[in-house]
Amino acid sequence: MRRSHTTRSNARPIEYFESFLTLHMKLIGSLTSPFVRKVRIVMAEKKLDYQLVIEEVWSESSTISQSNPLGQVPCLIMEGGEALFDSRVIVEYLDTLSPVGKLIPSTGRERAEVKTWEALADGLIDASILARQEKRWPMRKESERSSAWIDRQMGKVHNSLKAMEKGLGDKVYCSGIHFSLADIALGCALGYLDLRFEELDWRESHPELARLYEKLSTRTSFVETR
Ligand SMILES: N[C@@H](CCC(=O)N[C@@H](CS)C(=O)NCC(=O)O)C(=O)O
Repeated sequence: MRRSHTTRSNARPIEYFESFLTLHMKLIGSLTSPFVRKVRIVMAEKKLDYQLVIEEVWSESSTISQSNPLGQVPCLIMEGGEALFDSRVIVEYLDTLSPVGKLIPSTGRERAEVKTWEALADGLIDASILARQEKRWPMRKESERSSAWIDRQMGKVHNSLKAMEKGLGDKVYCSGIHFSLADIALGCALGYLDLRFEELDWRESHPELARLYEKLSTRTSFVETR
């Protein structure tokens, strides 16, 4: 069962072509997915309009595989009906649609650096989802659950947090003085830990991440996708 909302960014003058492209974009996703949130934040930062179509991917009746054979959200349906996935491909595409608020540097070391931050933040989320599903996925019997697997995945979560804390240091944003996709990805990963792993208390041992997260949490794009 899908529900859809039209998400309109604040009015601003836009070219007809850009308006046509974005008004016809549909984002299939769920409101709790951190990967979908990353795309929604990018849409908001870039002031792009789209229609959000809610899909519960873990439900037996999900039809997501008709759009994404991997059975995952986010999936962006473009104006011609073509599907784009995964979140990294979608946000890279969205960043090219408008010069407003460039989030990924065009070339070189800066670009690679932002994309490595994104890979790290996404990897943290992947590992935490794997640990959570190992513990809770209802299709698995108790005897099939592996605490060794959960420990392995949570080890990746802790290592990623440590690497992010060190990488951020006392910088204003992940890649220096400019807000970028790196900060969005990091904010979505930390937000997901707050949502699903409250007991982790990541702020305690990662004060630099806590500082940046607090700042990110005041941005309209973060507030509106909470
Ligand atoms: N690499 C993908 C990961 C997407 C992902 O794991 N989405 C989750 C929701 S948070 C999902 O759809 N899971 C359903 C499944 O794996 O069957 C991306 O960046 O978009």
